[in-house]
Amino acid sequence: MNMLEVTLAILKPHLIKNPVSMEIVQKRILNEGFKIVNSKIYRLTQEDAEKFYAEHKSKFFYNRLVTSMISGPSGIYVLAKENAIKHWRELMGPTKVYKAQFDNPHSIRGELGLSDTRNATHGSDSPESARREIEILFPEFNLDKWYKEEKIHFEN
Ligand code: DGI
Repeated sequence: MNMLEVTLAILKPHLIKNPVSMEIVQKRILNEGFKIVNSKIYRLTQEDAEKFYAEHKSKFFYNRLVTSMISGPSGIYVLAKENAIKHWRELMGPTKVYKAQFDNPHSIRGELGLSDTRNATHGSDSPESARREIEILFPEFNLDKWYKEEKIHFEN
């Protein structure tokens, strides 16, 4: 049975500052068969960013990460397809940019990442994270309702 899954993807501020990079990634999203369920250009508030990255609060890079995420608008997407979480993370490549550049140079991070913090994109790492992240950044979006309706279409 096909399992429709959603993930929360972010094109980080440094990436969308460059319209060419933005277009490259958007094309990739569509070419890879993702359905864009919801999207917006939005500048995260300090509160959004702190909530979003709460698990990293004790890390040395936390302040840098929050500062960079609120430095300008991001492209924020709810993407759906089978195995969306794994597929999007594969397309992004490894977290660390030097690793992305050496191990997977054609990944999004390999091509467009500037540093470990400004590593081009975000993608949820589990269905639970996707749900939590969607609630933070698309509070008006009813994921359960969407799933219920879409799954009927998807499985038929
Ligand atoms: O799920 P990922 O984004 O691949 O990785 P993660 O959840 O471990 O980390 C979240 C973000 O935190 C990551 O996209 C960039 C930042 N980060 C992670 N590890 C480092 C880091 N930033 C710096 N400067 N150095 C790190 O080692």
